Amino acid sequence: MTTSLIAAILDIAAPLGRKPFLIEGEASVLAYGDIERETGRLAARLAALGAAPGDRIAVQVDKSPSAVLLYLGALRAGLVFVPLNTAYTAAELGYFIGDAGPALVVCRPGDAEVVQAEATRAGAGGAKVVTLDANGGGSLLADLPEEPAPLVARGADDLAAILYTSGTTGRSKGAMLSNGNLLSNALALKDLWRWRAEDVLIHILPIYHVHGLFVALHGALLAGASVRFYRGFEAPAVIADFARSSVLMGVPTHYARLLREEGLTPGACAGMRLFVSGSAPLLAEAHRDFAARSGHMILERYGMTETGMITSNPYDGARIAGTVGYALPGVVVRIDAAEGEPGVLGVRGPNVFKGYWRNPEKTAQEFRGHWFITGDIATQADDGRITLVGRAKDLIIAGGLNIYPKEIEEAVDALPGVVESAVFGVPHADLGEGVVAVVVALPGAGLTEAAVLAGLAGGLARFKLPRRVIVVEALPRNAMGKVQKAALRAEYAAVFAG
Ligand code: MCA
Ligand code: AMP
Repeated sequence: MTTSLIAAILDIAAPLGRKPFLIEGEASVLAYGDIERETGRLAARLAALGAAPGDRIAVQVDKSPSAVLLYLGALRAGLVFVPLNTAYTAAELGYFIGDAGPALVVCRPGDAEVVQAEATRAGAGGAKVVTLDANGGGSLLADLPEEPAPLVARGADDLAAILYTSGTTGRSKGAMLSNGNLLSNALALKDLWRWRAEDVLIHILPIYHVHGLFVALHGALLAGASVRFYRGFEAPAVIADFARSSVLMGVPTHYARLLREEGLTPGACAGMRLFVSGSAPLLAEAHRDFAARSGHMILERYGMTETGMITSNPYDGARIAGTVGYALPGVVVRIDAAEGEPGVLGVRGPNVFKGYWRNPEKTAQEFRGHWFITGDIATQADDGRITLVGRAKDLIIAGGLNIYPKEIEEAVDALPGVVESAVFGVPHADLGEGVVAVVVALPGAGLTEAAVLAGLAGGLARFKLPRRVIVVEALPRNAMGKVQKAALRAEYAAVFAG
């Protein structure tokens, strides 16, 4: 039994010859039979650039077939892949590079100078910076050796990736994911969701997070299935592709946008076999509407960066709106509460990460023995079915991306004329939650919404920016002096209505 995901992928790919792995539009842009050679050449290039097994490779590049090959090539070379959201600003990037301490950074050509400067400033000046653009141009692929490098053997406990995720306090932490973590989760989902070689996945997710990089791509690769590869999300084009595809994975925002299209009909969806949603709560109403419009019950599943997928609604049994289903085979969940009561969900199993990179204190805080404490509040039915009912962590999820209020509050509070602020999420028809900042201004400072937004621009990634800033005289506090976010959420619940 292989312990490495890339070894399993290479075994599956080799005999498939010209079968398309990645398809863009009408063209097969990467055949299964080419994966062996192309990842081998990339691995040789990464080694020639000085990256040795166990080294980190930080990657902030646009979604492209070359970026997928880079991921697979890095695994083949035994490197630890550190994907970064393309929306991160230079300042945010500097932190990640400084923390990860990569041997190599791959970025977009236009960012190279800034990235090099940020790496040096963050004390990671030894990192070599190479470039890759969305068309496969840039210095990374300019000098590709002809001779493929052999596969570097990795054990189940060896790291395969570090994905950054924020906490309620402090800076982002790197979740260390091992080969065993990735492989066990991918194999469990392959069986559960009945992946097969005839499948055609519509891939609309970014490839810097667990959902698009691992759940979607690993599923297709382990089945030898084809992938319709989208650089972005266009609802009408995706609906047109349903006729020649079988699986879609998205966040609730994707489903909300599909529902706005007249072309979403049972006829258009007749050839599809599976629609999966996750990364954020899917409203029961959206689940119902989608069933009526498409003839398909969305399969909702639940996971985390630190754990991969934890629970899933069943493939054959009832897919119940508002629930996230049952623990995956091999994964065990528990709820810290009296039976039937809501409590914080703990998880253990081969999917649970190895801890936070260079942060044993934070790792210790988030585990109780072998149990990883998710911070999600859940209830469990007698048959084991899990329903998420809230979060013990102060977190906003907009369009499937996590935004940590504390990080935004610190940035707002540092602006001139600001006394203090409270940042929270309220319902948003497209994004699920929209970010609102309520700000207390210094008397006479003349602070405005526009001034706050202008002050934040450039420092924070744009998806984190508040979509409304409201200047007030004071924040509501309880008897202990704590800001009452629940009261604020209730007061501003309708700011995005209509
Ligand atoms: C884009 N914008 C956003 C978001 N995305 N604002 C808030 N939240 C967002 N998620 C802003 C941009 O900054 C920009 O603003 C404007 O919207 C348009 O940008 P564009 O790139 O055109 O956006 P889009 O194409 O409409 O993107 C929306 C999206 C995208 C398709 C829903 O956000 C997306 O792909 N989300 C999926 C994220 C994901 O993969 N999550 C999985 C995490 P401006 O004009 O001001 O610049 S993994 C995970 O959570 C766990 C493990 C799990 O369970 O899966
Ligand atoms: P991340 O840390 O970015 O991986 O985000 C993980 C968090 O996303 C989880 O802790 C949940 O709060 C949330 N999440 C993921 N899937 C779902 C889902 N199906 N329903 C509700 N929340 C979800």
